[in-house]
Amino acid sequence: MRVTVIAGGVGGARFLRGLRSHLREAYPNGDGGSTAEITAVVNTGDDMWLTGLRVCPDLDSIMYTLGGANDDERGWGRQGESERVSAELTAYGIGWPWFTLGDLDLGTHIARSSFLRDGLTLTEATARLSERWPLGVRLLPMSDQPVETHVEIVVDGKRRIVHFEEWWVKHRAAVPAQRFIQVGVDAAHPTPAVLHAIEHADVIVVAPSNPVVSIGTVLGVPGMRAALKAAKAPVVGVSPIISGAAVRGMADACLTAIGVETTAVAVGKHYGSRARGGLLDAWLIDETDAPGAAVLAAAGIPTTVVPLWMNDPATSAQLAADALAAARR
Ligand code: GDP
Ligand code: FO1
Ligand code: CA
Repeated sequence: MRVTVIAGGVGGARFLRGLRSHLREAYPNGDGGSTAEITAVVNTGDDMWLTGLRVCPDLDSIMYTLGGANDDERGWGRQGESERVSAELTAYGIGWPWFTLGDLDLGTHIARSSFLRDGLTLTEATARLSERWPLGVRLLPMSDQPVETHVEIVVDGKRRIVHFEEWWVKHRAAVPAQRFIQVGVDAAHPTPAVLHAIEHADVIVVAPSNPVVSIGTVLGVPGMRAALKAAKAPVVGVSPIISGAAVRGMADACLTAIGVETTAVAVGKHYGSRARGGLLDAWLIDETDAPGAAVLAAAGIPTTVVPLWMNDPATSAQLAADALAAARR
């Protein structure tokens, strides 16, 4: 059983953790693992060079979460983190003082940057980093070419373009995004490993991730949509919006920026019906959004109504099971 998941950071990581544990139950390999294969195609639009190091927030959110080393409360970074080095970096005036690189986190960025300087691709560097953790999921950057999400904002009456993380962390997405710009996207393409994972999947899941700056960035890589359309596997999506709100984070600010309502129905329609040229064969919405199922069905998107909150490993595993079941309908 091969499952390929299109994912961003925190939402994607929680879903992948649930999927991993569900597949260990459903397809046990006898010693606690699974005969099923999970591949994550991960957004790299948040990535940046910072203090001379390559930082990959969504790949790291997933790696730390699946490796059991993430800070679940804070929602990003490592548990037991310290910040001795970042204080030094700030003293030297490098980096972003509002974007903290923890000591343990810096270990990851130093190792990744070292692999890249040795000539490894981001895909190869990610595989090397992953070897250290018992992930049970293959992490693939969506592309080996950089595709950075930048945001056009207006601050003090002046139009500026800033890196996504500046908008997201420094401005807390409180300044309206005029538009998102994917710097480098024209020269990018899905990696061969990503194309293989899409082509050979038995099920493709669009994780409950930010539809704009996580899923949207992955879909925007030239050739990605075509590969998903051509895939033999059903494509099932899980709404990241419950009762008209982003469960956490500021996905609503991103949806508003592209003129999409923050509802499970609007996001489903935004992804579109695969039968009508869009992405989805199936869509999962929460029980509180049940009335939307009829609207989505009429739009050519078969919809399943199940609890969508991933509050703990059990509910995350159940959501993953529901997603795979919906794909088989
Ligand atoms: P980021 O890159 O760290 O922002 O993480 P993602 O893009 O992967 O996911 C962020 C989205 O995950 C948010 O917009 C939330 O709506 C969604 N999300 C987080 N937790 C849950 C959950 O328990 N259930 C559902 N359905 N969505 C969630
Ligand atoms: N998020 C914050 O709110 N504050 C930070 O200082 C911060 C630092 C940081 C460093 C490395 C990294 O990989 C992620 C970091 N994040 C921080 C989280 C980041 O904004 C999110 O993981 C995603 O990029 C949001 O989509
Ligand atoms: Ca992200």
